[in-house]
Amino acid sequence: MSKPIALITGATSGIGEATARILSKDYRLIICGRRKDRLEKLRDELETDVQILSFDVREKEAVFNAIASLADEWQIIDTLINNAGNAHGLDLIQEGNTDDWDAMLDINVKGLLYVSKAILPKMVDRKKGHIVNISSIAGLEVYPRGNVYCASKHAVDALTKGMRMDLNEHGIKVTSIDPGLVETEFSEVRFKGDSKRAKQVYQNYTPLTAQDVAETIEFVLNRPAHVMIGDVLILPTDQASSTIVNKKSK
Ligand code: NDP
Ligand code: 8X3
Repeated sequence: MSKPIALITGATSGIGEATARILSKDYRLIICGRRKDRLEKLRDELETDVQILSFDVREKEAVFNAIASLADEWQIIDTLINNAGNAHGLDLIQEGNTDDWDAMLDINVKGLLYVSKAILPKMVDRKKGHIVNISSIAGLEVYPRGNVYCASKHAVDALTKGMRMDLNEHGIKVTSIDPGLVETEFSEVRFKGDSKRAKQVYQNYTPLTAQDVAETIEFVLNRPAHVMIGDVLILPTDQASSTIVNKKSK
């Protein structure tokens, strides 16, 4: 029997890339992101069948066209990992940059919706599927200067719960993964390429790695058919909340 198919958004770095590597053992993969060169390199490294879809999740038509461009057999997607997303800026609300606000809401919320909308009908027809939304501790708590990023991840939390309700009668699993601090390109993006500032976020304690989160996703996907993990908060041992991190540990 051929391997099931997982589609991963944001597979060009961080959590998405690590998830693609882990799932490549058991899945055929559709890997997505804007940076096509990285997708091609990853495809060449993975020992499974891989399709590449390069699109910006903000562009509704591009999302639907990309999914529709898949050959029929690749349209039967068993698992959707809604991972693409980032924070843009860490400003006080009164000083916030409206382009940053648009990016976070358009990518983290509307992008997740567009990709889900493109894939869900076939899951509903088959009465089978698993959606894993990568939210954040920022979807459960608000921290100073987190304002719009936290709002976007609170929206992801609400959408996860709403999806679970609406898809209940169709047997589709919906899981939220809520990581704390994970060392990826996340802070590089948040601080617009200021590598020094980005590095400081992960200094003097031990943050999570993308691999830690990917292993959690793998665990969630490997539960028996009758078990749905609803929500997983995964933190570094050094982190107690969004604002409490033991920076004396290293
Ligand atoms: P990275 O910056 O390493 O990865 C982000 C991924 O999202 C990239 O593959 C990027 O691909 C993709 N992406 C960003 N914008 C778009 C877009 N407009 N269209 C398509 N793809 C896009 O960060 P992480 O791996 O850390 O982040 C992954 C998810 O985890 C995000 O949703 C983030 O909010 C969440 N998260 C991260 C935490 C952390 O501390 N790192 C903690 C909690 C949650 P490309 O640029 O090639 O398009
Ligand atoms: C990413 C973690 O604490 O920077 O979602 O918001 S945090």
